[in-house]
Amino acid sequence: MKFDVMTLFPEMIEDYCSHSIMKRALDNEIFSVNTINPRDYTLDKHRKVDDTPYGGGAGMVLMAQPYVDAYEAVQKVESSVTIMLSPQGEPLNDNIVNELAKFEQVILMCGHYEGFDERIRDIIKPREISLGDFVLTGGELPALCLIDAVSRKIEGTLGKIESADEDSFSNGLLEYPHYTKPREYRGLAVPEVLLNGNHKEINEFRLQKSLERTKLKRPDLYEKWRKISS
Ligand code: 4GT
Repeated sequence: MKFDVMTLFPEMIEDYCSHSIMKRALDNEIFSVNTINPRDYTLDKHRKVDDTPYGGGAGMVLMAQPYVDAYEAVQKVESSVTIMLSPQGEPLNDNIVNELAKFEQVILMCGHYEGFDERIRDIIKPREISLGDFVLTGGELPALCLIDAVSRKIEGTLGKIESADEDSFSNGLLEYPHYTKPREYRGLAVPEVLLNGNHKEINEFRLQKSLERTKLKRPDLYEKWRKISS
């Protein structure tokens, strides 16, 4: 798997990817992250990537030429998907993450300022994905969220002990509560059942807790789960 990230701020992508599990997976060549800066494809001496909007209004708009030329310079492989991070996209979820994890190449288009000249969409026709109904100053954080979520579905990114099988959403429910040492902290004890080594009982307890908290915190997910498992 290869992530190609189009961004005016490549360091933002590189910095995040140089820590923790992301860094370990990159060192082990489980996947790769490459950045493409549209500024490198400008044709004027000021390396200008944005301009004022036709029709007036606040902010700057990303110009089509540097962005489209940068996109066309990205080496595509056969199994490739192009995604624009934008509040106008379909909301990201675990199903989309699983779907994206099957591609050999994911090209991510990050915007900045007020957004993209519409002709960038017209020409590239990316799939648009949003992280939710809020606005950010740039698409880099959403791109990193997507890279993080997709990469941990790839065999080898997580260690054995960090398995993705037990995550929230892998079974459509929120996760059960976790505890570690000590057995008692500020008068709060770890539930007895987790200490007795009976794995059948432990699994039953965890499923019960998952159901309880999903019903309470995410009734929408709970209803979906009920319909599927009945
Ligand atoms: C929010 C999201 C996103 C932005 C989101 C183009 C200029 C878009 C800035 C960018 N804001 N991108 N992907 N909710 N802002 O996912």
